[in-house]
Amino acid sequence: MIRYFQTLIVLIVGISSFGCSSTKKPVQASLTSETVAIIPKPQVLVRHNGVYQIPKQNTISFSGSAEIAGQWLSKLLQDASLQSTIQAKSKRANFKLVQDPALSGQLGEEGYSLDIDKHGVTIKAAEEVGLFYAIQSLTQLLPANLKSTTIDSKPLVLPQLHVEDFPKYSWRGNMIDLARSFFGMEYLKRHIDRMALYKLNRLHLHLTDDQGWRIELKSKPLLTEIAGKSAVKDGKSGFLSIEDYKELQDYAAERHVVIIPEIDLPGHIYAALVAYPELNCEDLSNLNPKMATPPELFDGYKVGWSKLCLKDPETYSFVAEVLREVSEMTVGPWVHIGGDEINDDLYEDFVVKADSMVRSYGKIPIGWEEVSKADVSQELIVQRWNGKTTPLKRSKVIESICTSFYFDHANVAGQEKTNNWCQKSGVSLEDVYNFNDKADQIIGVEAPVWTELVISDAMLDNRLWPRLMAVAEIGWSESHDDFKEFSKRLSLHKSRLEALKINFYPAPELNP
Ligand code: TNX
Repeated sequence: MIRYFQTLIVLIVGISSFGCSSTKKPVQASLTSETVAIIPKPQVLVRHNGVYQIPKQNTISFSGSAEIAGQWLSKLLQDASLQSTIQAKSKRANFKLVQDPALSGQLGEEGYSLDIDKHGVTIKAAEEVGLFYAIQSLTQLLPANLKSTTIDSKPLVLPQLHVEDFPKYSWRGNMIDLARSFFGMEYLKRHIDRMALYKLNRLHLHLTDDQGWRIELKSKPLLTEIAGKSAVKDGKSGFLSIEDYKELQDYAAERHVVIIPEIDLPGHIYAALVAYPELNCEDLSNLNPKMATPPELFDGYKVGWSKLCLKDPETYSFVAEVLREVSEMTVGPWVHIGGDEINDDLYEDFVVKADSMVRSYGKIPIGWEEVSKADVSQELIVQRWNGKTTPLKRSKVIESICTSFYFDHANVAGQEKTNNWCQKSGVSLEDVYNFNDKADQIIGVEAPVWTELVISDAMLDNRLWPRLMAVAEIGWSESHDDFKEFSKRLSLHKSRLEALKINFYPAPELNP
């Protein structure tokens, strides 16, 4: 796909004098070789001698549809108390943004080039998303605490360099389980900002489970009226309204993140059964063992015990209506149908039907790996998590293998409030980074956080960061075989995580 850069090299060369003509001595957070610490690692990075000092007044020029990127850039400069004006095709501009579809052969859809020389900064990309990613790299070249840096005391400088960059995989994501414990708009928006900084582009929301239903549907109001009120023990309840969901998707789209809604079917469904008891067989006798007695809501931890009545035609009308409405509300091309941890003779048959429903509503279905036991369509994407399923067919795969990607597992062995069923020692930063992604069906990687035990914003931050930065690098960078080198770059992001007010796990690798 990327024609000219099959052989990928990362060159970091020549760091010596600052080629800066200002009389004021630039004070920058030690602008040495280490300061160029972009995560995920760019495919090609050539460091030149010297720096570029950003003046107080800047002109940003744009061509093609680069004006939106111009606004992001202007905002970045504003954060550093620097002025800028945006002009179409200005020759005098010191920041040049070029959007040209002809660059897609060289840079791909999401790629960009970034050049900083003594005259200023030039960014090129085939699409708006590439310009956006170049601005994220630029952000990472500037001090973390930009907002507290004033130009008078500290002139801002950028290293002169050449970057040519594009992702290895199109799917670079994470999943948040909103069903066990709810996380609302404020957290999710903040999280999308953080994801975008590291070029992560897929946010999968696990919206339904035994403990709660988190997405409002016009056609089935009781799902949120009743099942939105429950949560796991000590967890938060709540739901995304139709308006919230729209607003969240718009916010994400501006930052080139796609939201993937998951309606977990036909198991993990007790909350919906309380709201619509007719979806049960024989008065809940299929719930075995019985974990709660409706109208009691479930707040426990047990999994794999509830299911829709698969022999009842009414179940399929319910599923069709839910999937239709969710598909209609969803901007992105994917809808996740769950499909995990259930035993039922009619399971395969159900999966084939749900797969076909989602496609008939114009979306691409995704399911947890168990769905690959069924005769699924070519379009359906399989999300691998325990690697125990023998698939009937070859499907595209999202890698979430629990030994590398289950972030409800401990950062370090023995961490409290974590699961360890997949790997006793937990999932360390190094376990994530050392993920072996040799299989050819992989379209990308995704780290899920199940929230039975993760019930506060601080705990969720701790499970996600810094491990998500390793996911970002695995998903983006062609080579990721030097954990030591990654750790060094990571340590230079500690102040950035602090400036973003992330309650990250204090991994030893974050210390220089
Ligand atoms: C398995 S992995 C689940 C979740 C649980 C998780 C706890 C998968 C598809 N299902 O329902 O929350 O384990 O670690």
